[in-house]
Amino acid sequence: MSLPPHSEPRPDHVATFLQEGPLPVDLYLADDALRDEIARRVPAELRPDADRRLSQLGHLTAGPLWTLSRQAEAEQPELLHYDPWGRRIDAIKVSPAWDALAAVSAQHGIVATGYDDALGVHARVVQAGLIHLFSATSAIFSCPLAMTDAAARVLLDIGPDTLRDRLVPRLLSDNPETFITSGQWMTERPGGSDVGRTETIAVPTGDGDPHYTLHGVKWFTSATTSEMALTLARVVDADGNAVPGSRGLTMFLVEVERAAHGGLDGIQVRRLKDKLGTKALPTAELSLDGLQAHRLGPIGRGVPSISTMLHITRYWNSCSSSSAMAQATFLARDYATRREAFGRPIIEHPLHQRTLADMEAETAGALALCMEIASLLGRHEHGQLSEADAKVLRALLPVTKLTTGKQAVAVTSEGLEAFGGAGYVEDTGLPRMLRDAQVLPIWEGTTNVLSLDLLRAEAKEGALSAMIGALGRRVAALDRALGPEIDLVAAVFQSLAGRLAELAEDGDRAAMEWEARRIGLATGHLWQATLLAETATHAGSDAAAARFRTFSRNRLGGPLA
Ligand code: MFK
Repeated sequence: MSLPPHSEPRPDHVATFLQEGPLPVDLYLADDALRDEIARRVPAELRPDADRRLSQLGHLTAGPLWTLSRQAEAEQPELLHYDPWGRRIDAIKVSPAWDALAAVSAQHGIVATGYDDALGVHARVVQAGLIHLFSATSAIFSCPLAMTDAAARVLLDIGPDTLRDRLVPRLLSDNPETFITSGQWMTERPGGSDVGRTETIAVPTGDGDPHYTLHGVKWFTSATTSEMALTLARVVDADGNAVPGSRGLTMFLVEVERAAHGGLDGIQVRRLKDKLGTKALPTAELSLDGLQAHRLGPIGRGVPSISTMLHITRYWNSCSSSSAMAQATFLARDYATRREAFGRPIIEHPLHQRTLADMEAETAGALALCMEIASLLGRHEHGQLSEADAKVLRALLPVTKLTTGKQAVAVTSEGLEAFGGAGYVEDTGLPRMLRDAQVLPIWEGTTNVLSLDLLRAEAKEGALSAMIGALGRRVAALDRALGPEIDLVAAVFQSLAGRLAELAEDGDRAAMEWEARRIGLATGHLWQATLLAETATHAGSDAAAARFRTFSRNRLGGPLA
């Protein structure tokens, strides 16, 4: 049977429609919420400097960074175990674009800005803005930067002079030739969360520095091409015995160097991890056998010593979450102006406008909380935080990390949906956003680990109570002119405070753990609503007020008004 001519396949050129893809935007120019936060938190005399740094980086997000990150994703790291003559070399080859991202990071001072004396206590706020702009457009080069920042902080706080003087200038360098990054090797096969099960041992080598050699397997080491790393190990005595559990752990600094034969000194790279996302970032399993190590901090105080490091990387994780959300939101908004459906650009459909507004409000909430943390951290680092506010910082940091990590996955998922099928097709570059976001609630402490950390902070120093007290005072001071949503914030705060009081009175640890995640997330959302209201009052703009209202209704379960 022959088919009638009209049902034959038509040549391609008859179907002429081609959809324009989204264009990356200047994320600083596009982001009113970011500019409002900077205006609120950075004093007028420092704002031109802050604005210059953020504008310069924002400009790059509209093109060069986008191109580099796509290239780095396409040219994933490769591990070469042997050279052509059979020597073990364990060389990790990364894309030239990954190296170029390192150079941009140094030149724009994304780590160094956090320590810039010219910005004083506001240095972390400006840095948070830079991370918010950079992370999602950096192929997650923000990961090595986070660990680099953490290493600088630890060395400044507890490093011996020799290491500090030699390494900190390089960790904070603005010169790509001298800039180095640091890794953070914590996870082992028995425990990613339960670090107390670390098996790696540290053998004292007698006098001289380094004093120890490390022996063990590190199961998940990110940014394995870094020049140094901080890690944990268990110091053994002359009989090979060590204290079990987290009280037996000590913190060490190691430098990654190549021996004359070409292989790594004291390290073998077993394999690279095959991860869901963060594909440009080399992550490896390592065998350590005789790796020389410098001890940092007292023997047996490894976990408290790494808490400084964890605080910095959790702050970075949070800013990276808001970054992922902003990228998804602004790409979706740009696309909505280019894509037509049902007779008009989809940006003109009220329901799509509403979806974009929800994403923007959620992103602004996450950003506001990151900025609050950055502000507290900056004051803390300059010795300008009261004891009470230090407790707020202690409890609010895990809340920020756990809340923003979950938001990043939700908003990037919504972002993909805003592209329809294109959001699900790899070569558009869009699915990467969701794959990369999924790591944010996992690394640096899962949602549950951080919820339990909140209980630890309360048990040890009453930090949760201090943080809830501070939140209550901020809620009570909100400007009621912003609308009935202020009452919603106040009502939800009362309900949270009431539930916490009940739990404290019962004193039932299992009940507290059962509730910890719900409390962590509810607290995070309440802080975000409160901060959005404060920023809206400061900005005095309808757009900022709308972000507050939208966020509060969506997240605090208001009536369908
Ligand atoms: C793009 C963004 C960039 C992100 C970078 C990603 C890089 C990824 C590379 C990685 O390293 S991923 C690995 C991340 N791993 C974790 O985050 C570990 C998760 N586990 C925890 O956080 C545990 O809660 C922790 C290991 C910290 C505690 O375990 P333990 O052994 O149960 O601790 P314990 O016994 O409760 O506390 C021991 C001491 O540490 C106590 O002090 P004292 O001995 O003086 O009483 C605690 O108070 C103290 N401590 C614990 N957590 C603390 C803390 N102090 C301050 N702050 C904290 N958060």
